[in-house]
Amino acid sequence: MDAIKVLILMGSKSDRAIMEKTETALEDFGVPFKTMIRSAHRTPEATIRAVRDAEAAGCQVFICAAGMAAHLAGVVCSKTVKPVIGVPIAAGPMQGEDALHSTVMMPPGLPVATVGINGSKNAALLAIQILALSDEKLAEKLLEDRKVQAEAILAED
Ligand code: RP5
Repeated sequence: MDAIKVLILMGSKSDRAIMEKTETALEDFGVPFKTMIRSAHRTPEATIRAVRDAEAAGCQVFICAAGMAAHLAGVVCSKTVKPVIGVPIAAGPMQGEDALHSTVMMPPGLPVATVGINGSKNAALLAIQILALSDEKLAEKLLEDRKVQAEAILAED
C-alpha cells in the first residue's frame, strides 16, 4: 500500500455514493488516502488485515462507513489506537437510525467519533482537523474553508 494518512473503509459498494463526499473533501485538502470495501460481518479477517496494512502505510485516522447493524467502526477501533470516525449510512428500512446507534453506542474504553447519518463530508473534515493538530498548513486551509463558508452564507441575503 502507498503511503496514506487516512483509510476509508465502507461496508459495501452500495455505500459509495454517500462516501464520495469524503473522498472529494480529502482530495480538496490534499490529504493522501485509500478507500477499501470491507465488512465487519462479511469479511472480518480482511477488515483486520486492512487496518494492519494501513497502519504500516502511515495511516493516522480511520473513517468507517456502514449501514444497518453497523459494526465496522467498532471492529476497526478494537484493532487500533488511532482515531476512528464512524459514518452511519442510511440503508435499509430504518434509514440509518440502526447504523447511528450501532456506530455511536460503543462500550466504555473503545471510542468511535460518530458523525451524523450520511455525514460523509464532516467525517473527512474531522479527520483533517485531527491531522491539522500537527500540520500547520492543513490548519490554515481549514481556517480558509470556514471563511469561505461564512462568506457564502452572508452572500445569500
Ligand atoms: C452494510 O449493509 C453496508 O455498509 C451497507 O450499508 C448495508 C447494505 O449492504 P448491501 O446489501 O448493499 O451490500 O453492511
